[in-house]
Amino acid sequence: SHLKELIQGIPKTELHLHIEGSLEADLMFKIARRNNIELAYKSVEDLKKAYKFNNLQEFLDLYYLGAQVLLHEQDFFELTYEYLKKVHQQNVVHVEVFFDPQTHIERGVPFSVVINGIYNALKKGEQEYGITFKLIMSYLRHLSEEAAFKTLEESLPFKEWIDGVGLDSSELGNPPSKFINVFKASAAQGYKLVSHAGEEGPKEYIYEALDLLKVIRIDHGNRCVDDEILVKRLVKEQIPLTLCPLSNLELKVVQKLEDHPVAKMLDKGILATIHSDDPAYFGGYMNENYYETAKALNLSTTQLKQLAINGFKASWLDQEAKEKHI
Ligand code: ES4
Ligand code: ZN
Repeated sequence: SHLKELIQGIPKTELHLHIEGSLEADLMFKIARRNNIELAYKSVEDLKKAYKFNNLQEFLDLYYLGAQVLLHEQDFFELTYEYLKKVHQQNVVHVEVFFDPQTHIERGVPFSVVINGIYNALKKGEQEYGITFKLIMSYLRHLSEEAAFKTLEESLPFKEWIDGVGLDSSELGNPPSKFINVFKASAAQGYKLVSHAGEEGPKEYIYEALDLLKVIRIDHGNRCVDDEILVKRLVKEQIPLTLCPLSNLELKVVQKLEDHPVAKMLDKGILATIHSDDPAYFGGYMNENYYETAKALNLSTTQLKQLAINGFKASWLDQEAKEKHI
C-alpha cells in the first residue's frame, strides 16, 4: 500500500527497544534446544497463544521466563544480530538498545557474557548494515537500589561500551525516587540517564524522573497528558518521549490505538517519537508501529515524517549525524 511504502521509505531510529523483548518464539525454542532447557510450552504456536496480557506485570512474567534460555555469548549475539537483520529491512538506521543485566546476572550468567554477545553483534551490524548504535543498561525497578548499585559496579569494566542507564520493569509501587542515589552515581561515571515513567504509573513518576533522577529522556510518558503544566515543560525543555503504541495496546495502557495520545502530543509540540519496546511479544517492529498508529489516528505524511525526525533529534547521535536526517 501507499502508506506502507511511505513508512518503509523513511529512515528511522529505534530508541526504545529491550533486546530481550526482541527474542522471537522460534529463536527462543532454537536456543532452548541448544542449551538443553525445557520450556513450559510444547511448541512455538503454544507459546504464542500465551502472548495475551492484561497489564505490564503479566507481560513481564513471560518476558523474564523467555530470557532464561539465554546462557552463552553466542545466545546474546544471535538475539541481537537477528534483531538488527530484521530492522535493517525496515530502514532503521540507528538503534539505542536497552539490556537488562540483572535478569541474567541473577541466574548466574556473567555480565561479561551478556555484554560481549550484545556488543559484538551491534558492531557487526554496524559493519554489515551501517546501523549505528548506542547501548543502555537498564536497572530493574522491582529490585532494590542496592542491587542496582552492584550492577553499576559490574558495568564499570565495560563503561566505554555503555552510553546510558535506564529504569524498567514493574512501574507501580516502584517510583523513580527509589533510585536517586544510583542514578546520581551513574551520572558521575559519565552515563546518560533515561527512565520509563508514566506508562502504567502516574504523572508524578514523570516529575520524579525529571526532578529527582535528572533524566534527559522519558520512556513512554503517556500520562503527561493529565497535566497541562507538565506538558508545557516537556515542550519548553524539548524532553523526548519514546512512545510505543503497540506495546501500549497489548498491555492495556490504551484500550484501542484510536485512543493513543501521540497525535495530540505532536499537536502540542512535544518531542514525541514512536518505537517498538518488545517487538517479539507485541506483534510489531518499527514499521508496524508506525503503520498501525498512522491508520488508527489518520496521521498525515507530515506527521509521520515529523515522528521520524523527532527520533533523530531525540537520539544520542552527534549533531553532524543528526543533521543528515532533520
Ligand atoms: C518493558 Cl513494556 C515495558 N515496560 C517496563 N519495563 C519493561 N521491560 C521490558 N519491557
Ligand atoms: Zn520499555
